[in-house]
Amino acid sequence: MKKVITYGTFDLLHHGHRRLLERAKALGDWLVVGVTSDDFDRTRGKINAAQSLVERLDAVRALGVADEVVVEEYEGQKIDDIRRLGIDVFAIGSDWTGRFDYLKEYCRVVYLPRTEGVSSSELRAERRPVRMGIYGSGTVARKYLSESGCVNGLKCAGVASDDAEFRKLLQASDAVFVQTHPRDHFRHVRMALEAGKHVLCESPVALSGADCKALFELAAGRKLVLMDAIKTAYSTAYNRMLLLVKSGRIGDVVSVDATCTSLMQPCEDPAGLHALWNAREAWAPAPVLAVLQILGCDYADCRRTSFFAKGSDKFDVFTKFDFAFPSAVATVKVGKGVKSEGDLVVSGTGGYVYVPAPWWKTDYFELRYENPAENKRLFYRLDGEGIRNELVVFVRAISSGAAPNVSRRESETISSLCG
Ligand code: C2G
Repeated sequence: MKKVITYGTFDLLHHGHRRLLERAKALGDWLVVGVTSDDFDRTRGKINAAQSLVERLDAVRALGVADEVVVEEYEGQKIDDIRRLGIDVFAIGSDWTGRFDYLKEYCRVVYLPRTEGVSSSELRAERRPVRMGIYGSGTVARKYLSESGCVNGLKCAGVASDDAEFRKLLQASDAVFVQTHPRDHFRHVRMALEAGKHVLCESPVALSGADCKALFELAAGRKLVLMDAIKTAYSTAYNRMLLLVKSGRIGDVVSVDATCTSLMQPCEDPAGLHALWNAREAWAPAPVLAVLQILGCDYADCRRTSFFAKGSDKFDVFTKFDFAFPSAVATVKVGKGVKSEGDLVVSGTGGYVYVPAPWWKTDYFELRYENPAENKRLFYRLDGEGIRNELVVFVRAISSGAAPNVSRRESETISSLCG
């Protein structure tokens, strides 16, 4: 049996792809199609697929031409696949002529003429981009502004810095990113939803679980997307760490300990403090999310100890959360005006995960064991601190109902703990 292999992103599958696959199949008896994963595409600088890997895999399978479908995840995988699957012919479109001659050492290489007049890029360009307004003017808002330029299907509609500008901006937007002070989130998110706009809101979405719940209900009732913005939830390293922990690589989890802190400008003026995000608002969402995503939302108890700025009973400079779960514990320490080691440790019955500071925007972590020879250091790619991927998911949630990485229950729990 003669086996043929081909690779591609196959975004918004079109007849150019179909023709390529049919001609590739005709070169032998068995066709293997490699579909590039989102991560691998990102390493090739192609971060802009409109569809997720699962959607692209489904589309290739549904076409019925491929006999076998594999995911292409790493550099050099083509050689591995060709050897492992006993491939006789490697076929690819003529836009790649010469680029895969190095595979001739392993099998026959065929470049098939590309179909003129159709491409994924053109199809993506035909889709009207989501126009996203930004309400906020801090560093975070600026990062979202620059990252929005890297996401296909997203266009920045403008930036507002007060309510009057926000009202105007809402009219010119399909969606908004809200990055105002947390005490104003509830009001601003509600304004946007009532105006029929999708919302991405910097976490915490509200300062009580009940307010957060009300906003999600409003969004659901109007069939709008409301997404909690926690960039860590969209970083590859963090997600791989979750998968490894869930697959039992460190045994049963008994403790999660996460710390996030930063110093602030010396500021004694209560009016000045009023404008700042306190420790819980500025830092707690990411570490609390890690606890909830590893141990679940059903904790038996959560005790909170806070120390406040002089003359304030609202501005915590340091808060420690002590969670008790049925068979595990967790601590979250956050500081604004206090500095500590910002790492994450997940302890298990077989070993532990160590994510060095700053763990909330990391591209690297370690699996550590009693026998150091078994330790593993794992490295991943991090684009735009996770913000870029978060915006990609926001656009997909709007266009095809994709689920965000932070669930509604997790958002409500975070809001109830951060207020
Ligand atoms: N193609 C084609 N005609 C078009 C468009 C695409 O024949 N009008 C071919 C491409 O040449 C490629 C395949 O369809 O062989 C998949 O195209 P893409 O999804 O754009 O994937 P690409 O980025 O070319 O990925 O490492 C090589 C890659 O995996 C190929």
